[in-house]
Amino acid sequence: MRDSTLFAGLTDIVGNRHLLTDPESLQRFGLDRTDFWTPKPCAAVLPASVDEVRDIVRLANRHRLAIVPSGGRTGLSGGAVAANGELVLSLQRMDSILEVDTVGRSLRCGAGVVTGHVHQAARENGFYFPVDFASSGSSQIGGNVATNAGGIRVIRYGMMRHWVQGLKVVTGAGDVLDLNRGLIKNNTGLDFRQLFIGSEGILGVICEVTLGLAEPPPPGQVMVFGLPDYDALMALLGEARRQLTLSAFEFFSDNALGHVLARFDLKAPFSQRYPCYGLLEFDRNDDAALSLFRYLQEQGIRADAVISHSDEQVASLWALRENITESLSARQPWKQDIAVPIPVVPDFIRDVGGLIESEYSPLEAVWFGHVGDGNLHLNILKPATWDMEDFVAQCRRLMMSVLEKVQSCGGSISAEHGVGLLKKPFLQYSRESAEVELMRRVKAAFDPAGIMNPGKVFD
Ligand code: 2HG
Ligand code: ZN
Repeated sequence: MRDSTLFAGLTDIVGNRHLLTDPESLQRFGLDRTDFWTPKPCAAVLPASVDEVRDIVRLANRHRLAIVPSGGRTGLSGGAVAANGELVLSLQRMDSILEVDTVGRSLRCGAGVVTGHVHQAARENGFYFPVDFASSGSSQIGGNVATNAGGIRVIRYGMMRHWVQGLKVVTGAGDVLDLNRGLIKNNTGLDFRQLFIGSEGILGVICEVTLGLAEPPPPGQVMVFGLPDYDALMALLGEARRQLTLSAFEFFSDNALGHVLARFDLKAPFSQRYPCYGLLEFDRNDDAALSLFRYLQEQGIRADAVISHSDEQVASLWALRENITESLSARQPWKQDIAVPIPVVPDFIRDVGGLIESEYSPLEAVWFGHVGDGNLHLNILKPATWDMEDFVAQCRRLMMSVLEKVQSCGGSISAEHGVGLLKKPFLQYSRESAEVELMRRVKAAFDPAGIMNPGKVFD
C-alpha cells in the first residue's frame, strides 16, 4: 500500500518516465564499483531540478523512506550502494553547465555533470579545472564533492574541497540551502559548505556546485623512473620537488605494471623490470629532468628513466598508471586507500608486504597510488579458486593488522575514496569515538528522520 501512494507521489513530481523500477535499472542504480553487496533499491528516481529534489526528499520524509544519492557510481567504498530497499536519487538529469564567470573565474553546474565535461567547459573558456582521475569520463561533480575526491594532481592543486566555492543542497529535512553562494570571502559563522564536502550523502543531496577555475598550466612533460626500492622512490620525490614544478608524483609496484601489460596493449617502459616505478608530471623542463636523473646516479641509486617528447608519449606513459584499476577488476580486489605520513612510506610498504607474503599467501598485494600525497592504494587480489566469503574473511583479518599500523603511524584508513560501507567497520582506527558521536549529532541536525544514506560512514 505504502508503495502505491509513494510511487504515485514520486510520479507526480518527476513524471512516469523518470521513476524506474525495472530489474535492470534497479541493478544498475543500486551499485557503485564495489563487488560485495547485492543491489536492492525499491526504485530509482531521476529529478531534473532543485525543486524536484526538494519535493522528493519531503515526500521520503513523510514515508520514512531512505534515500541514496547517486552520481556516476564510480565510488570504491560502497557509499552509493542501495542494498536495503532504499530509493536511489540520481542526479544524472541535472547535467547542465549553468554559468561560466570568466572574470571571477568560476563555473556553476548541476551536480550530475560528468567531471570530464567540467574539464572541457573550463578549457573552452580558457581555464583549467585540475581535479582529475581515471574515472573522470563517468564520475559526476556532485559525487566528487560528496567524497571530496582527490586523484592525480593533488600534490599541486589540492582536493575537491579546495575548488568548491558554493553548493546548493537539499538537506535531509527538505530545506534548500544556498551555501556560500560562490563567494570567495564570506566570514559569517559556520561554513556548512565544508560539512557537505566529503559527507557521502548522509546530510542531504548536493544539487548544484560552483567551482573555482585555475589558469591553464604551461606545457607538461611526463617521466617514468624504474627504481630499486621505495627508499629510492622517496629520495626521488624529495629531489624532484626541489628541481621541478610537479603536478603529479605517482608510483606503482612491478606486479601492478605486470597486470597492466598483460591486460592492455601497452609498451613496457624499460627493457628490464624494476621493483617499483615513479611517474612524474611537471612543467616542461628538460635540463632539470636530466639533472634529476644525474642526482640518482650520484646517490648510487641504479635507476632507469624515460621522458615524454610528445602528447602521445605523455598519454602512453600515463596509461601505465591509469589502467591499473581496470587491469585488476576481474580479480575482484579488496581495496584499501590508505594515507600515511610521507617519511613512513618505505617501511610501511615493506612491513605490510612482508606480512602478506609470510602469513597470507597466496593473496597477492598490488601497490600503487599518489605517493607524493602519502596516499597508497593497496589492492589484494582474490585467488581464482577461492570463494568470495573466504576471501573477504581473510581480507578483514589482514586489514585489522594493516589498519593498526595505519593508526600507530598517524595515518588514515581512507585518503580519498571515503568510508561508505566498506570502511565503516574500521572507522575507529582513524576517528575518536567522541568524533563519531559528534558526526551523529551533526547528521541528526540536517537529517532528523535519518533518511539520508543510512548505514553509510557510521551506524
Ligand atoms: C586511482 O588512484 C584510484 O587509480 C583507484 O583512486 C584506486 O583502484 C584503486 O584502488
Ligand atoms: Zn587514487
